[in-house]
Amino acid sequence: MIKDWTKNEILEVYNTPLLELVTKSNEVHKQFHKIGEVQISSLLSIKTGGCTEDCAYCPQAARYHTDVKVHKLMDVEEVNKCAESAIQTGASRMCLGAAWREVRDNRDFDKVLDMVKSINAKGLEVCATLGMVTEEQAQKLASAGLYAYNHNLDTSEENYGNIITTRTYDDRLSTIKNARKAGLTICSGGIIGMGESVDDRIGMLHVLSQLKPVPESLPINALIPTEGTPLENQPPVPIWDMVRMIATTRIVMPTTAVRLSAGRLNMSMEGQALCFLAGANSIFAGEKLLTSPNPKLNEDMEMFSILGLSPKKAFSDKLQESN
Ligand code: SAM
Ligand code: DTB
Ligand code: SF4
Repeated sequence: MIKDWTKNEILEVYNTPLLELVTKSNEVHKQFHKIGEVQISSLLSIKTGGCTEDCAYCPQAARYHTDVKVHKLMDVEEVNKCAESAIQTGASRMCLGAAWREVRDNRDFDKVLDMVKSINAKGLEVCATLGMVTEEQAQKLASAGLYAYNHNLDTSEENYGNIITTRTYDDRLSTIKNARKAGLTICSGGIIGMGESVDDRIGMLHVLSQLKPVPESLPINALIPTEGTPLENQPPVPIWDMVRMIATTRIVMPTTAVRLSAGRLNMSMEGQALCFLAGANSIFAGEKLLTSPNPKLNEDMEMFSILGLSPKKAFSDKLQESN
């Protein structure tokens, strides 16, 4: 039986003395996951910049003057080449990101469906993050072989309006529902370091834990403050906050893949090791996230070797479930 967590219970977990918290989350992690197995996911921005939305953290919003260069939707062939290189790095999942408010039923969407088909045929778990989707669009993505849909809540419902005004929290939840109805697995998480309170972090985890079923995948991003965005001057996220957030997520959602996502460039190997101990079991590898820099591939390989991590194979959760 999966426990129904109250906000107060989640807060209590979050506030546990750090080493006790990590010990507890590691026990949960050991029960549901293979220690040291970390999925390598590759990110690709298939359509970059020029986005109509006002997400205060985002380098791709057209209204902020950032260094990001607008790029129209990539060609399927080019995307295929990127998928091949991702496989060479040990990636078992690939996430395609588009700077769209929502998916429109047009030739670009047909192209994305072709991308999904061909990457899926290479044996990778394919994830997409394309903004809002209807149930019909989600169905088309599922039929093309999409494995997961990423749509982050980003923060609590209460704080949402301070970060994004061009769409609502309910819009986010509807897209998640649409993707779920189409049979896709859900990847949904958020960002810390945007000036939110601990209550906001807990509020977001609480909403995610109330989704039935809970998201199979949950990215925790540390804000990458980007020049030109309203959040450009935010101070860096303390590693301890990242560890607490990951450990709390692991305890509250034991079977979910917790992704140590944006912001690793500012984290030491020791800091990341603590995140893996606390229950993180995936990273985005490759020198670029969508538009921002990420650790060099050889540095990540060195980290895998030093920490004795092994890359997780594609679809292995599904295999475990069906056994
Ligand atoms: N446009 C789509 C959407 O908003 O759903 C998909 C792409 S969007 C860039 C995907 C996610 O990246 C956001 O929800 C946010 O959580 C994360 N993100 C964007 N900019 C970030 C930043 N500067 N630091 C950390 N995470 C960021
Ligand atoms: C997620 O939660 N983080 C990834 C992925 N899902 C799409 C994106 C991080 C983006 C960081 C900023 C950038 O590179 O533009
Ligand atoms: Fe657009 Fe997505 Fe960036 Fe928001 S997070 S501005 S919707 S690309």
